[in-house]
Amino acid sequence: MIHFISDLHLCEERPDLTALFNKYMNEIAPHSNELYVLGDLFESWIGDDDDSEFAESIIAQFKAYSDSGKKLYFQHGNRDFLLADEFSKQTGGIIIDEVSPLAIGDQKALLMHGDSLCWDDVDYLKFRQMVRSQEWQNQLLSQPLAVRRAIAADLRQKSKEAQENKAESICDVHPQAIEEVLQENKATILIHGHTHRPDFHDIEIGGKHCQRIVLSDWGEQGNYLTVNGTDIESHYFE
Ligand SMILES: [Mn+2]
Repeated sequence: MIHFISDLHLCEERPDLTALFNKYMNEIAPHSNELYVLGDLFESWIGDDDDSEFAESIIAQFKAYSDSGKKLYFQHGNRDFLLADEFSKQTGGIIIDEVSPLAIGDQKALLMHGDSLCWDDVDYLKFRQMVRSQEWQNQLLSQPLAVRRAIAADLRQKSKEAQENKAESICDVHPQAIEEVLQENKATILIHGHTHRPDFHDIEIGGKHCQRIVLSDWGEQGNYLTVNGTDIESHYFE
């Protein structure tokens, strides 16, 4: 069985989310053979050299998962795009591309975080382009951890303020973005997170029935998606 989770937004300030994560890793994830984390695992990630106890405890649980012989994959979110080689090495997980294919039965599915599909959010897309550049990342990573922590807190605050002033529709995926990515990749299923609007959408693209499946963010409940053969199901737990 394959599991998918996204948008946990784990951080030290939310022990309730960490408790849900611990429960998931200890009691639920062991029933899977493969786990895909589709972005925004962390509320922020300031670099793989983060030596906080918090970061280390999360890493240790992923390592226990991969050490048990299971496959583990991570995709970058808009919050934790700095996850890199060292994190991958420590957890035993593989960081996969922004658009990653996966066979489900005889269908081709695409796995994405989802932020790049929000075409109407022009300001965010500009910001995204900046922070995904190697130059910007190198510059940030050259700062001491304490400075990076402050920068991350500042970016979080700005993002929160920007979000409050944005229309609902701007923060959702653009129908044309969905159509393009599925057609370009000859896929019929898209699994993503990011929007915090969990749902199963049936859509028709070029006369073909397609599905867009959106994972839930974590809050009072945790959420994971399971793929068992061709059955795709969403589950909540608390
Ligand atoms: Mn996101």
